[in-house]
Amino acid sequence: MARLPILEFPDPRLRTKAQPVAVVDDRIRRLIDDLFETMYAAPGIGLAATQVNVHERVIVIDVSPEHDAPHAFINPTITRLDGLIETDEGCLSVPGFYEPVRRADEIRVEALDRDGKPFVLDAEGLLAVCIQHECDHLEGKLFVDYLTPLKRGRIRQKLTKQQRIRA
Ligand code: QAP
Ligand code: CO
Repeated sequence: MARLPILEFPDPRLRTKAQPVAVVDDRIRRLIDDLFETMYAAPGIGLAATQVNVHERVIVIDVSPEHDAPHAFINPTITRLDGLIETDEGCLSVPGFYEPVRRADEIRVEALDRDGKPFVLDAEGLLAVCIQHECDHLEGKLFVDYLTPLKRGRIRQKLTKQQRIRA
């Protein structure tokens, strides 16, 4: 297991569209383990492979306070969206910023599990929001894209300055 470095907004690599996983093999299972380790260490509730500069369709999520409800999704597809919920969202790739975003409150997601077996999950509330947020990453989309250009620009400027200080 390894902790992987996380790309930060406005890194253009976060805009990459991820490729479907063709074969669920040990390499993909190792990626999933590393994503979980990186997410739990952060700590975070969701992480997409895109955020660690791996452009394959894999996401991990655990919204439980006890870190005992891990979900891994390979090639996830959202097949139903219902209702509306507004959540203060953050992102490990946009550290220090939380803003309200409106999304569907109830979803159905179809994906492969770590054994390559298809499954269907109906989710609501924070889990549903987190699945939508992580699936967006696989399309190169970030939660800041839902904010006004003014808010997004301010966040970009603050993070760019911080990144210059750290470099
Ligand atoms: C996505 O985000 C999410 O700014 C997962 O300084 C978040 O795990 C979906 C984090 C909220 C719905 C609601 C963010 C950690 C973690 C930060 C995360 C930070 C440290 C974000
Ligand atoms: Co994110």
